[in-house]
Amino acid sequence: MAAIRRFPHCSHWGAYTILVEAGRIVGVEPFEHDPAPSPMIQSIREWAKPDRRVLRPMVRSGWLKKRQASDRGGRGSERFVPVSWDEATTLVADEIRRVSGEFGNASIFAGSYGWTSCGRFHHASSLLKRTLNLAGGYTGHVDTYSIAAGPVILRHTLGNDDACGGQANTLDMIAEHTETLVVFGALSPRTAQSEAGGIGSHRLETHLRRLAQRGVKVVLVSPLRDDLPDWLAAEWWPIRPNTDTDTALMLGLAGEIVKAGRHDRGFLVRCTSGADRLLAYLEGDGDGVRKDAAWAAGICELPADAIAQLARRLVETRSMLTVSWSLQRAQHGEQPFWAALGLASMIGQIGLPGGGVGYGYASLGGVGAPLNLGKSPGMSQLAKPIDSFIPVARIADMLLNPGASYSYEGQTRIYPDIRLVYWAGGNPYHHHQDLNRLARAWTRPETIIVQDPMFTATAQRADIVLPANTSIERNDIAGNKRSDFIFAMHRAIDPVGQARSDFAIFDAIAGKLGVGERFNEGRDEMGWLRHLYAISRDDTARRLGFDMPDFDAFWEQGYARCPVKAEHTYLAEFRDHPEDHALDTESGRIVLGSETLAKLDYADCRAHPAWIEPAEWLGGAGKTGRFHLISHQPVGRLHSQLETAATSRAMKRGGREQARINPADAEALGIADGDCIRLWNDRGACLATAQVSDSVREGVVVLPTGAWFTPSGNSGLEIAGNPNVLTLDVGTSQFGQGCSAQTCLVCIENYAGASADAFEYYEEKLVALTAAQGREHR
Ligand SMILES: Nc1nc2c(c(=O)[nH]1)N[C@H]1C(S)=C(S)[C@@H](COP(=O)(O)OP(=O)(O)OC[C@H]3O[C@@H](n4cnc5c(=O)[nH]c(N)nc54)[C@H](O)[C@@H]3O)O[C@H]1N2
Ligand SMILES: Nc1nc2c(c(=O)[nH]1)N[C@H]1C(S)=C(S)[C@@H](COP(=O)(O)OP(=O)(O)OC[C@H]3O[C@@H](n4cnc5c(=O)[nH]c(N)nc54)[C@H](O)[C@@H]3O)O[C@H]1N2
Ligand SMILES: [Mo]
Repeated sequence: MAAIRRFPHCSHWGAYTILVEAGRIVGVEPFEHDPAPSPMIQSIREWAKPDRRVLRPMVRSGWLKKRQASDRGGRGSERFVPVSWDEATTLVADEIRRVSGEFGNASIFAGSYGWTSCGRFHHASSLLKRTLNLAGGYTGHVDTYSIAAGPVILRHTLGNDDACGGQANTLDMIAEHTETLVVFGALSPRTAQSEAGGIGSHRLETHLRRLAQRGVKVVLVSPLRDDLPDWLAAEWWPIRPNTDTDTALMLGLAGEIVKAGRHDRGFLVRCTSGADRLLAYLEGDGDGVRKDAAWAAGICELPADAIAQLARRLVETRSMLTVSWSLQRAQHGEQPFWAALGLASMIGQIGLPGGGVGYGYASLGGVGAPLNLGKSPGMSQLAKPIDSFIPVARIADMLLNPGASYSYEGQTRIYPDIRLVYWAGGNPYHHHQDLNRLARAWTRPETIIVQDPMFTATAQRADIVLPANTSIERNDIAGNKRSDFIFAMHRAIDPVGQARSDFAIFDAIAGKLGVGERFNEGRDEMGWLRHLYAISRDDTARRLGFDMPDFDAFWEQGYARCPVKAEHTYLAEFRDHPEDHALDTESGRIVLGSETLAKLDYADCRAHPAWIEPAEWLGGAGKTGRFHLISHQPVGRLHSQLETAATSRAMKRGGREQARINPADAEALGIADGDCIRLWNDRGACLATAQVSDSVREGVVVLPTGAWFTPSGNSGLEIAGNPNVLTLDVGTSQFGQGCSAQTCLVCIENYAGASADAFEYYEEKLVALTAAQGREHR
């Protein structure tokens, strides 16, 4: 019997040891210092299976014949032809050269948004950008699908986006000092499983247990009851969903405090600017409507008494507001982030232990964790020769409207004319809204290159597909600014098929572009890992006098601890001495009324936080029979990753995703638990399995993201349960231009038609497209 070998490794959902016997994964053990490991670590075995992997480089047959003149309508339906690595990398390099020479580098889109694997060396999009920066540059993206509207508004009102990037009050302070906690959105172990770049110890539940033990009053404002663990015994306020309704509740609470004369005038004068604009709005100047509990109650469908009571409690106790990232992933997503800052300023506890406001707690597992003072490892993308970008979620707008103008953060900009798209480590047919619109936009570029271990829906719709290996097939290093560990990621199994590491792929392409030496700097994989680790280690030693083990000891042990600062109170120094610790805003203080926005005079992002009616919500006219769709993060996987693995399949029923609806709605629609249902609107339709549950508010349907996009038959009905065939693809506002995924109404009905099993359908399609990847050779 072969001996079992142990390989320390890490993924976005945690660190673990992989047990391998005779080249086969026989076990996965959680990291010893993790108090609440994610079950998802068991699902990594799925990577070793060839079923949905890209097994060799492939080129779409029409593109191979006609290159940029091919019929782009063939994407996703035309057969792929296997080619050698040498041929594939030559085709890619030639195409980069052609587009750069004929149209300029801004015509190459390499924003390539996506989570890829947690390794910071083989980080696919960083390596893509590094390669292209050596070859004249590319059009990239700013902000993320996670957070866009939020950071944009906070940059102008708090001077930077620290408060939504994990540097507001640490959770340990909230657990010890807060007396009233109002949670807008969620504080859920579901999302806290993940952290970009890996996580060593999942500590959310430890902090929540402490809150429960202290008997802290917790109010959960969310359409979904299990956005907080039930043992916390929170008061559930099932708000009528839509970001703007949360904004209304925040403004109503603030207005109620002002009406009672309980707002902290001293704080407003010393620490904020433009408060008079917000105060006037709350008092009804201009529109004649006083923003108070009764007003908010009408919009949110919550009891006015409870709102008024909570307003009193917020000023009488140490109170903290948390706002999930999900709230700004909706039209007018800037508003709840700004309104929460306005409410916290009226309360006047910003800068006090356990008081104030913070964003994104539990949205990722590291938000609210002790701050990592060290330098996390990362691959340099090198200097950018050109400065061309779009706000990340405007991808379809860009492809459909080259040369059109749009605004972003107060600037007027022009969409570039994209000829070549290169995606490495992301899945737009997972992450983008209104996928049928994306499919139309997808026919515009002449060439699309996708580099991914998996034959995703995006890879299926590419011209050139390059098989990257998964992190367990190569060596890497993990770490990030919200983690207290750096992890060694050992290669545990041989590459599947002909897959190569992201570094090896880009190294070959860079070589063919004549920039190989500048790309690899003469280092191989282990040489780079030593180098990247040394940068972090030297920095903490020099700057902080903190000792990390040398590389060999780190590699052997599998992890190194980073220096961290616990018990952090956000803006404590600013609160005490606002003049000496001025913020980087127009006034040096917290901006509650903005001169910048007053000049811009936008209707969708005004000079103060405001209630603005969204395009789609349950309170709109003519919306009877519609349901508000919440497409939240899936519990058993990361986005579309490991979609076929055990923890992901466990959440499906009848071979598709489950859509949660309230029993009263189910009864009215004649839907029973477990029925196949169809969700649709003007933008598209998908199937799902009904899960009838009173954990969701009436009028709301919750369908997690991440099912692999599986349009079927002639109608294109999506059969796996991908909510992005339904969602709205508009910017949050002219200012932030974030994604608006959560602003979405749908119709629901029992589905009587026959439908194929989504998994089988996908796999049959894949075999048809790839002729099982190589039995057939050109
Ligand atoms: N409706 C709706 N849509 C949403 C959201 C929502 O709330 N609602 N949330 C949005 C958010 S917050 C996000 S972050 C996005 C996520 O969107 P993505 O980040 O695009 O989603 P992933 O499924 O993580 O895609 C990562 C891809 O990288 C590939 N990959 C993994 N490891 C490697 C590797 O080592 N090398 C290479 N080359 N590739 C690799 C995976 O196979 C996968 O195809 O989705 C967004 N979309
Ligand atoms: N298991 C797992 N964890 C993940 C991810 C994953 O794919 N899988 N993805 C990670 C990523 S990339 C990100 S960015 C984060 C995202 O983190 P979040 O944005 O915090 O997560 P979501 O699940 O999208 O939304 C959280 C909750 O917000 C509530 N909500 C939605 N709309 C509204 C609204 O209008 N008002 C109110 N009050 N509440 C609302 C919903 O009930 C939802 O359950 O999650 C991360 N964590
Ligand atoms: Mo995200």
